[in-house]
Amino acid sequence: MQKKATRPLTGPPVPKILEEYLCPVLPFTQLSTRLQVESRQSVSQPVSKKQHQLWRSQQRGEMVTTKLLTLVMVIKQHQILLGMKKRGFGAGRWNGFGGKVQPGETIEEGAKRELFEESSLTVHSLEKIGRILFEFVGETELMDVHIFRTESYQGEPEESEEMRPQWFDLDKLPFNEMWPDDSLWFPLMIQKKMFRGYFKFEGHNNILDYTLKEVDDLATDKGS
Ligand code: 6OG
Repeated sequence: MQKKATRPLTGPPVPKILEEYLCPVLPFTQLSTRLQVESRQSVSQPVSKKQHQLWRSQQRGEMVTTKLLTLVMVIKQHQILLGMKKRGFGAGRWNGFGGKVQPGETIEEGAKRELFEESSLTVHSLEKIGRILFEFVGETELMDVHIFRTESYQGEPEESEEMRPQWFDLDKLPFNEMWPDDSLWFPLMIQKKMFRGYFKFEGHNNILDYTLKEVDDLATDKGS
């Protein structure tokens, strides 16, 4: 008797970047299971237009692009330098200094350039401390953020068009005026513990899902 062909029980293809990225954070089987569940949706919930568009584009293999970004934390004794973002993505929130890596520069060069452009500080060396992948529901672009810390810098912080810098005591951080993920990974960063994470946002205030894991080494990171 001929065996009936069965359709494999898989959802849309797991984006390569997520698969590669999350392996150290989450067992792949768990990830694919989770994506399948997501793609099937709860039966009692209407599929939003955005979710539907995303799912269709995943099916067509159009997913997923990533944007390479940096984030630098400057620490002196018991304080950290944060900048109030004055415009663009994350405006109105305190954050470290960083932005997009430009073609032709390394991630570390991009981090140093952004730090200088936004705060007027220069650094000779940066310590890579973390890497977080951010997904925003309905967006087909993931943000791959490479996080650095330094305790040695030159210059005095100055306000730029993008950022208004201010020192904060490490035990009085303005988490209610920061990205919601920060309260989860800042403690690791402050203690010099290396980490990798994945955060899935709905809008800019709501974390739907996340994984965060301390790691021994970020040197083997792809794209570092
Ligand atoms: P520009 O668009 O200004 O670069 N970034 C985030 N930082 C934190 N703390 N939490 C997030 O949660 C973030 N998403 C992005 C990376 C954006 C800057 O904002 C950082 C960049 O440094 C969602 O060029």
